[in-house]
Amino acid sequence: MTNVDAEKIAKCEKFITETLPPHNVSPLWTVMDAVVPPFPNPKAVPHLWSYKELRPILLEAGELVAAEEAERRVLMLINPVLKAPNTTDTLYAGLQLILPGETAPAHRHVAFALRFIIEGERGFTAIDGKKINMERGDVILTPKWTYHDHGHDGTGPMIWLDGLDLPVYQFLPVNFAQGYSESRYPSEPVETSPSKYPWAPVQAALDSQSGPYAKFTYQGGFAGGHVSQIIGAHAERVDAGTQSPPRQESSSFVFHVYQGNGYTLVGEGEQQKKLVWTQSDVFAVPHWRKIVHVVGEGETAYLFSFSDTPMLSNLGSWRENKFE
Ligand code: GTQ
Repeated sequence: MTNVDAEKIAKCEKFITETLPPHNVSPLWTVMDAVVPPFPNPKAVPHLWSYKELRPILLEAGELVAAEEAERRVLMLINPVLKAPNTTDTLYAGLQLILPGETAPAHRHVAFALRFIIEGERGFTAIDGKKINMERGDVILTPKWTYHDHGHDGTGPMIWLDGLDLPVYQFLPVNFAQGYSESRYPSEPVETSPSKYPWAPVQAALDSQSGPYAKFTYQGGFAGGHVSQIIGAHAERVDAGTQSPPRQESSSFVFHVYQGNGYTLVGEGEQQKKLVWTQSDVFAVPHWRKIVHVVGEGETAYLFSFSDTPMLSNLGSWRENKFE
């Protein structure tokens, strides 16, 4: 190094550490790769939550805190490298428990919610005055700003997976909630609702497609036919002893195993993770990770998932990597 170089480096150093800070400016050129990265770079890591492991813990929560007291008795599924409410960089998932006779009091919020019912019977969600019965496999939407309370007219625990766009509101600070004056919003039972998607027609739609792999997107009234502007819902069939075609999209996902055994390979090379799953497990897939589901011999696998695909599409930021 010549004296001229050394002098210039020292000048640069001084410029960055002394000249710039008082003006509240910072050089882009030292952080270019971080600010405009060569690849999508989610912070979340792939992770799986075992239902078998969590179920007794959720029931223990049921003994310790009442739904009324908790407002929502939920174990949040937090990504190991992130903080609540992040399951991925943009999606939140939680396991919610309602016991017979309980009420999770009515409130409404800007955030959108969907639920995938895992177990129990005669639990209900009341949405804007419509009391919707819940059973295994149902997807139930709580559109933005609709009053909703949850209750249980049956016996035994009622457990479901909540999917919300809460992490988005860490960034957009515009989510807020309002309680209703009573714990229950007045409601009447309904047999069907545009907010409820029973499992049977979804499975029938998957089974009517030919080949060992099929994909279904829950249809709603938003752009791209999705169930909301931010969160989309999907289901997949992967036949026993086969694997899904590889895919890689901008989106992040939370998967829930409706049925079957297998594993999912998430990402490639050194950062690839193998998530081994069985019925009712939940797993998180960060943005822009290659996904391949590998299913064991024996049983057809059905996977439910929700993603941030609609949000990314609405923002013009959704991409996919095509595999031949
Ligand atoms: O059921 O309204 O898991 O407001 C988190 C926030 C569920 C709900 C969650 C909520 C709800």
